[in-house]
This record gives sequence, structure tokens and C-alpha cells, in this order.
Amino acid sequence: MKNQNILYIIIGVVILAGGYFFLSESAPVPSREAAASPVVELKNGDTYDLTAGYVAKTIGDMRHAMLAYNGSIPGPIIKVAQGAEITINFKNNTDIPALLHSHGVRMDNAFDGSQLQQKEMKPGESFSYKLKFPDAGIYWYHPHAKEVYGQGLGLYGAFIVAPADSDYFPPVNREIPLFLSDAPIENGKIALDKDMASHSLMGHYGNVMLINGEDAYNLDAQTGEAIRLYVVNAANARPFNFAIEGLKLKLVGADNGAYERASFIDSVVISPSERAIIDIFIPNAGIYEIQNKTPNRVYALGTISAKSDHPDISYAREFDALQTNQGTIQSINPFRAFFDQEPTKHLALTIDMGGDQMPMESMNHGGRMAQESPDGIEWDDANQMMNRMSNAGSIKWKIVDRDTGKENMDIDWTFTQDTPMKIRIFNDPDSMHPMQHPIHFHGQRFLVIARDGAEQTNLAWKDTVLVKAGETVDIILDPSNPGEWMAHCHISEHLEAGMIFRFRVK
Ligand SMILES: [Cu+2]
Repeated sequence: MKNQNILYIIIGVVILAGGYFFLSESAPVPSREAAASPVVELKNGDTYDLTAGYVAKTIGDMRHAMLAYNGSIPGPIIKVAQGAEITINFKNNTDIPALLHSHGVRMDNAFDGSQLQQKEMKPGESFSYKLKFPDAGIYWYHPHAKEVYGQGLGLYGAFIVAPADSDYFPPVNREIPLFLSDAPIENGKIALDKDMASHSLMGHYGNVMLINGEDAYNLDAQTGEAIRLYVVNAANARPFNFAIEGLKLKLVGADNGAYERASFIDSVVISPSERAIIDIFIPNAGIYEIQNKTPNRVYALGTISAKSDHPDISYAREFDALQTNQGTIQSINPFRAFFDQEPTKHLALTIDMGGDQMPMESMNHGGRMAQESPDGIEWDDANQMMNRMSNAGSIKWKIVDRDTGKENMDIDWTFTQDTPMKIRIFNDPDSMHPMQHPIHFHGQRFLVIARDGAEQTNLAWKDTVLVKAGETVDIILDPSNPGEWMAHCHISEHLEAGMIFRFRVK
């Protein structure tokens, strides 16, 4: 608690002394209105043009300048078959640097779209990404440069990879991607700054909730319809506890494909960049509210409006059955021998403050965060002033290799291809600001096998794991994909505040 006091004091001092607390002019609202997201089916060998640029989008009763891929938020829903290879000709038509990162896709290293592989693309530049999709499920593309601003303004889109095995997922009537996000709207403007990284402490928690870029999202449905929801958290920082009032959720998949076993749940926590594949069945006509159900507050995110007409085919029986996924179980089997081994690598998540440490009792908010997040997750921004005033100059978020003491980009691990690695990640509860961090590994997949020593019994392949404040998580990394890759916190503001390291697979 004492450390937290010091943190808040220091941030206050830095800000009051520096006085750099402003927003640059937001981009002018263009005449081009955001379009509806198209569904684009690409075959093996196809090429597709994708351009990032400004659009006008109405949120609430205000038109805003937002960013979009091919003019829609989310960008095109790109459907491919498992195993397909496609080429995306990406053009940066924005006024900020850009990279196209295809999140969770185990593509060749050269096309990862991070700063390790290519220089950030200037406005007007183009790059061709050759992507291959070895895994079924939901993946997504987003910027890996100026992410706080670009992704926060709407740069995100989906890859839906149809399984090679048609029985991989249970049958449904329809598939719908749902991008969860939020926008920080102040004085009628989206308060994201192109030129300055602010809110480095917690990240931007928006005050307007969005699904697929809409503040009043509605999905029309039929009674008796089974719908697969591909839910993606595209927010910069906010974790969601996804629920639909009056409906049970059937959790069938996660980041990189199906769970070993489908399960019925009331809600699921989805942190930035994580995905949940959720089947629902509409029992009756009516309105169902999509919610972010946190311990202190329920946020309305949108609605499902079910009419009384029925679909031609009913999958009611398939929905009620809880399928076992042999493909996932068999893909995990070779890794089980490693579950009980001692971890080879140990990471700690923590924070550092720059500058002189000066006491200033008036800024003392200590202890508050911990009290408001007894479950180790900050569901909303309870310290808005402190958060707003923090920036990448005053705060350094850190991933520490506990075996060597190295931090962030000084960490340089080398893994042998196809040799599983057990990594223990500890989120220090005594740091100056303990909070949850979604840790993402590029280009690989992993299993979350234990939380605080408790064995996880229903697994799915993942590329991001939420580590709560105080929590210890064990993962088994499958270093299947050679090259030089990044691992980082997927709170965009934490990434920009240094919370990143590199590893090689040889
Ligand atoms: Cu973080």
C-alpha cells in the first residue's frame, strides 16, 4: 500500500511540474461515412487489398473522425479455410505510422507485422503480407504501431478460419463476430492523442461501450436459432466479463481453437486481445441484453432482438450436448508430460517510476486500487485523474526475467523449435500499482495449465493469458514457429510504456 502512495505522489509531482496535460487537435471529420463490415471469403492463393484510413462514424449523437480498414469498423470479416495461404496487400492511408499484425496467426516470421520484422510504414506506404492459417477459430488484425490511437479509433478486423474437420465445432445456424471495445469521449470528442502516450498507468478505459463500433449494437435473431459468437476484446485496456441476460453461454473455443470440452457458463472474462467462441440458443422471442457484468456494475453493451419466426433447421439438440473435441485433446497430448516439470523460465510483472521521489501528502490515494479490485482485476478506471496524468515518460511497466534480472527488451530468450517450455508468470501484488496484465506471445501458441498452483482441467490453445494482480500463472509454450518474436502486455498503453520483450525460436 505504501508503494502505491508513493506512485500516486510521484505522478502528481511529475505532472504538476511538467504541465504536459493536453490533447492535440483531433483529426477533421471526413465526409466518407463508415460502411457496414463486409464478409470476404478468400480461397487458398487469393490476394486481397486492405487499406487503413479515416472515416466518419456517429457514436451517440456526434460524428467522429475514426479509423477503419476498407472503410468499415470492424474491418472486413475475412473468412479462410484452415491451411489456406493468402496475401494481404496493405496500404497505410492514415496520418500515423502503421503495421498490420495478424494476432494469433502462426504465420511466417517475416509477415508478423511487428517492429522486429519491418520498419513502421509511413503514411502512403504499402506492404504485402503473406499469411497462412494452420489453426481453426477466430483471429484478428490490428495495428502494431501507434496502437493506442489507431486501434482505439477503430482499426481492428477478423479472420475466421473454418476448420478442416467439419465436426470440429458443433453445427449452428449462423456465425457472428462481436468486437468489444470502448471509446473515451470527452466534450464531444474521442480523447485519444496521436502524438502523446497518456494514461500509461492503467490504459484508456472508455466511457462509451461499443460492440462492432456501435454504441447501440443490435443483432436480429430468430426463435430457435443457434448462433456462434466470435467474441474479440479489441479495447485498449478494459477487460470484459461477457454475459447475455437470460441466455446460457456455451463456451466452445478460445484464442486458438476449441476447448477440450464444451461447457455451459453464465459469463466469461475476456481481456484485451483474447477471444471466446460462444454458442447461444435463442429459446423465445424477446430482447436479450448483452452485458459486461463486473462485480460492482453491469454495463449494457447491446441487444439481441429475437422475433417469433424460426430457422429452417434446428440445432437445439446439438446445442444441448456438451461435445468433447478429440482434435484439441490429441494436439495437447504430447505436451502433458511437461505439465509437472519445474518451470524453465520465471517472469514477474511490475512497475517502475522515473524521476525524483518527492513526498506530497495531498496526492495520497494509496490503498484505493487494491480495495476496489479484490479479485485482482480493475474492471474500470477508479483513479481517473492519476491515470490521465501518467505517461510513458513517468511510468515504466516491466516484465522481469527473475532468473537473470533482465527487464523488457534486455530479455533475449532462445527456444529450440518444438521443445515445449514451461514458463511461470507472477504478477507482483506489492508493486506500486498492482493490476491485471494480458500477456501475449507472437507467432506461437501455449496452454494455461495452472493458476496459483491449481491445475486447469479444460484446456484450449491460447496466445494471450490474463494474469491478475497477485496471481501466478503457469503456461506451456509450444515454440513451433521459427524466427524472432515479441511477447508483451496487450494493454496498448502498457506496451507503449515498455512492457515487452523478445524471444527467438531456432
Ligand atoms: Cu499490462
